[in-house]
Amino acid sequence: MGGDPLELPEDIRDGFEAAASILDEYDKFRIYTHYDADGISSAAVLSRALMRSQKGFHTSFLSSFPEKLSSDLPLIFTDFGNSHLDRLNQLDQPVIVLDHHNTDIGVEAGKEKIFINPHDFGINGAKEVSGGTLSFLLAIAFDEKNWSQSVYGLAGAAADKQNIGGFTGLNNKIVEEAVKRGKLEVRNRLYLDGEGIEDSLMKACDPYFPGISGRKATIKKILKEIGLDSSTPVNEISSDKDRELTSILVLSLMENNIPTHIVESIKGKDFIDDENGLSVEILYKLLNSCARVSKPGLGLSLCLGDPSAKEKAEKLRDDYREQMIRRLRVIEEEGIEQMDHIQYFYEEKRTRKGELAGLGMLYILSQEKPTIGLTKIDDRVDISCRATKKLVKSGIDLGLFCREIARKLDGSGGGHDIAAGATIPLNKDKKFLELMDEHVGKILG
Ligand SMILES: [Mn+2]
Repeated sequence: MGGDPLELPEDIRDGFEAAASILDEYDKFRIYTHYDADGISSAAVLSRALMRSQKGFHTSFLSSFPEKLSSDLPLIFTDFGNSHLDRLNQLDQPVIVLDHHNTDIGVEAGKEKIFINPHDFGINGAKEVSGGTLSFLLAIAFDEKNWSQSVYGLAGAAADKQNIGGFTGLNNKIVEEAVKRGKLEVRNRLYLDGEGIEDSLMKACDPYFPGISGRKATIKKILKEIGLDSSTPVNEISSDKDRELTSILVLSLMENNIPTHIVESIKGKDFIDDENGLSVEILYKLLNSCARVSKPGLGLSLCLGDPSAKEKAEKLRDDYREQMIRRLRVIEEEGIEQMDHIQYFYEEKRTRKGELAGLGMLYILSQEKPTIGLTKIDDRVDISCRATKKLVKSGIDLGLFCREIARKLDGSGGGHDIAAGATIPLNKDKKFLELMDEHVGKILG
C-alpha cells in the first residue's frame, strides 16, 4: 500500500494489511456503519472499493449496536463497534472493526478478528482520523487504485469537524499524498456554495453573515458595487473581486465582535476530486443533509454516483439552509432573551435548536454569554447549550452544568464543555435557566 508516505506506525499498518487480506479472501461482506455523515462516508469508501473488485456487500446504517448480527458473512463495522469487541471476538466469522471513538477496550483480537482503534497506536482519533479516513486506509491497503476514493473518506473526517483550522495528522498526510498523486486538487475558497454567488449568499448559514445572509436587496447591491454578476459560480470569482467580497463579508462579522479565528474560518482550502468535481466541503455538507433527515442510504447512493440521489441531497441541503436562514434572521433582527450571564430562546422544532444555538453563538449573538435553546415536547423540555472557546477557557463547562442542574430537576443532561444538552420535566424550564445563570455567574462573576 502507499503506507510509507503516510508514515503509519508499523503495527497499525499490519492491522490494515490483515484486514485487506480478509477483503481479498471473501466475496461478500456485511457492513454495519454509523448513521451519521462520517458513517456514510465510511460505507461509501468501502462500497466503492468492493464494487471495483466485483465483491458483494450489504450495508446497514445504525444508531446503536445491532441486536442480531448476520450469522455467516464476514462483518465490517465502521465508525462504531469499539464498545462491543468482546462480543464480536466470540463470533465464528471474520470481523473487522474500524472505529475512531476513544473507548478503552483492552480486548485481544482472536482469529480473523481485526480491531483498529487509532488511539491504541498513539493516533488521536478525535482529531486526526475518522471512520471515513480509517475506511480509506483499508481501501488503499486492499488496492492502491483506491487512492481515487480519497474525497469520500476525507468528507467523513470533515463531517466529524476534523477540518476546523485545516486537516492535521493522518488526515493531512492523506490529503498531501492524494494531491501528489493527482487525485485531489487544492483550491482556496470562500466556504459558500449554491447556484451562483447571489444564491450562495442567500443561503449562507454556516458561515452566516449578519446583515447580508438571506437579504436579496443587500446582496444585489453588494454584487453591483463590486461589479460581480449574480450568477458567477463561487469558484470562478476572480481574485480581485474575491478579495473585495471577502473584506465585505469579514466586516459584517467584525461589526458583531465575532472572534478572529471564526472570521478567518469563512475561507480556506477545499479539496476537489478531479474525476467527478466533488469537493470535500460540498460532499460533507450533502452527507450531513442526508443524515439529518435520517436518509443515510441517499447519501450512499450519491457517493456511488447516482445523479438523482445527488439532486435529492442538494434539495435537502437547500431546504435546510432556507429554514435556518429564516430563523437566524429572526434571531439577528429581534435578538433573544437575556439574563445576567446567559441568553436563551425557545424553538418549536426539536432537531433545529442545537444547530441554531450553535450558529447563533458563532456568528450573531453576544460572545460573552452561553446561548441556550429550549423546545417543549409533550411532557418535557429539551435543551441545547452552546459556549465559545473563550468562555470555556474562563472555566465554563456546559456538560458539567447540564448534568448537575438536570439531576436537581429530575431530568438528565451532559455533553462537552462547549456544547451540551439536557432533558427536564415540563414547567421546570424557568428553574433550569435560573440555575444555569447562577452556575455561569459564579464562574464569570
Ligand atoms: Mn466518526
